[in-house]
Amino acid sequence: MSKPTYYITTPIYYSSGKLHIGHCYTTVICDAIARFKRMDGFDVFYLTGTDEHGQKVQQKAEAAGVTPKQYVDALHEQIVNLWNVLNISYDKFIRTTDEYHEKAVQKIYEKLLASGDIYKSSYEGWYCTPCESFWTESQLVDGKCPDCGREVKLQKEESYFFRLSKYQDRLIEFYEQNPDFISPKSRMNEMINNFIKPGLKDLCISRTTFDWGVKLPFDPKHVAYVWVDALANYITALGYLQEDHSLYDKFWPADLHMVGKEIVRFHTIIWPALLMALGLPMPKKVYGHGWVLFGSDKMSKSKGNVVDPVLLADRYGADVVRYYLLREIPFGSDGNYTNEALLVRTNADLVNDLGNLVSRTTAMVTQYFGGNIPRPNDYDDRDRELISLCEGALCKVRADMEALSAPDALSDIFKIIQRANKYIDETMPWALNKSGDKDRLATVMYVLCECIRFASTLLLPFVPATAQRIFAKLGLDVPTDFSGLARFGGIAEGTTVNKGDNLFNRIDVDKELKELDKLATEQTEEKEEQTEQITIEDFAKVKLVTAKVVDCQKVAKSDKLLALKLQVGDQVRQVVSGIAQYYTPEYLVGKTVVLVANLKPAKIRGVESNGMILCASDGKNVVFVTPEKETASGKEVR
Ligand code: ME8
Repeated sequence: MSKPTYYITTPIYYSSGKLHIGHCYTTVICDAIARFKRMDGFDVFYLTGTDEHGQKVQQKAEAAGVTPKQYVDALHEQIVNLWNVLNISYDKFIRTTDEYHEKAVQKIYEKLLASGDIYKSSYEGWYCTPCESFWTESQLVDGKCPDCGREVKLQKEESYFFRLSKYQDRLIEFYEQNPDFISPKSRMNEMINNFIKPGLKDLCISRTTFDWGVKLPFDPKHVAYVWVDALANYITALGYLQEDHSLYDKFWPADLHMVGKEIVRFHTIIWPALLMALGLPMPKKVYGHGWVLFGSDKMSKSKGNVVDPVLLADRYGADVVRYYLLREIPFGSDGNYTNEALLVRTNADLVNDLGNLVSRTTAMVTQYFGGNIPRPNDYDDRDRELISLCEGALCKVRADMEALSAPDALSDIFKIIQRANKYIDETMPWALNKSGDKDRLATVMYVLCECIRFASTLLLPFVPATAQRIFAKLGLDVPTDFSGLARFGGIAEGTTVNKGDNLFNRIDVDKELKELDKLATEQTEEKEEQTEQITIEDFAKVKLVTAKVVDCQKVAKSDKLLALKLQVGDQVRQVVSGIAQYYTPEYLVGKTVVLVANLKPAKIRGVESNGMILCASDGKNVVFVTPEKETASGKEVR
């Protein structure tokens, strides 16, 4: 009989920067789920990859003086290396620059055009380059991108549109019929209330302002919108619209798209609508997990709070990082990362509970039975308590994983480990040895070894390298499924243990914290040194001049924008600035400001803006820059 299939995906990662420990969260969770399902009898396909197109990549490559392809090749290598370090067992790694993917995306666009789901028009909206997302004015938060809080630009261009609005009712109907499609439940309400109910607008799905993307076959000056290109990976990786589509036939629809909460919108609105337009089945579930926070911020490269997972894995082992992410971050909500919590958690669970149980047990089997696991005699009530804990564990852990809760699964597995440690204290094998009660001592040793076998079989999906080492210590083959958990008593008499090194060494938390701080500072300093430098000629391209505010008005229907009339020498020009929340128009009139005079004119909210005034911001407040002494307007600032 063929096995049931299970198709699980991570998002494909932006190859525009180094990945941090927050990114590892999605991949590590999916890895634990994929490994669990494989052992639980499923034919699993675990997909991950890199999202390599888009304006951001093109800009970064230009700044680095390399081609976009060279740029993404280097980052792709780093990402693959990170997944190797963390022991990620993906079945396929897709790159959106892979030729088969690009061709399939082109075919998808052709199909959508043929079905009338795409039309040509022009687009004006606020674009956030880092997030590759268009926003309407009302979606902006304080005039900035609602996802990442960064500056957005008003852009207008000829574009192709996808008739997303057409799918509004079908989407709602689909959610109603599939209440578990979006998990956790709170995210479903968020999607319906924040995005669907206000009304879906057609989606701009092509760009002409840059060319690092999949060219539209019917209009090659357009490239595909990166999100359509990226979302399509989930089917192109399986061979959709390709000669060999056997994987697609076997694995689609996906059982689980695991994504961070900020991209649930793309996966639960745009992606299902695209699939509806293509006439394809819907994925079964999209799970929007929370963020790994650092302080109260989402870890982000630009915020300088990045924790380097490679450094942590090199220092403590991949399983320490995996265990922490799987155990400590409450699934579905945000969780805080601190070095201290990582180290304390490692000492408590991996060193004390797991490490001690394995080293005490293997040491005692070595000391009392020459390293050969003895045959048990009659079990007493205490033994039976442990036996039933072990025999009931798979069922509990399976239910936890069904709910996708790795923290609960690990907590249930550790119940065996903790109970077994207590069992050592209660049965006092050293006293049994002293009193010569070898029969009872043999039973106690056997029960302990079996508990370790049960726990480490269940730990294989979560901390695979550690669990494998435990099997080596017990002298057992590493199981590939859970069949050995059906019955307590699977270890054959005489199996030879090998105590070897400790699984984990106790961490001196204070000392390590200082060490990690030092390493982080060194990394930051290195990064600062690497900050991109510009030449004096680059700087000379920016024309900065003093200007006097002669008039200032609020921009109609905007609580953020002011329109300032600036005297620059003998000219007056208008500049729109997003400082209405920080200054009143009256206060500004008469002040001298510094103007970027050669900025390309733009229309902001329909108001002509010729330049930009310089302001300083600490993230909360904004203050404009002004000369230290009274200076005439139109003077060059150097
Ligand atoms: O979003 N905590 O890629 P990405 C938890 N290319 N998860 C985090 C995190 C944090 N601090 N920071 C990032 C993209 N992630 C798109 C996806 S899919 C068709 C296209 C998670 O590299 C994030 O939530 O920005 C996402 O699930 C994954 O890392 C990749 O993010």
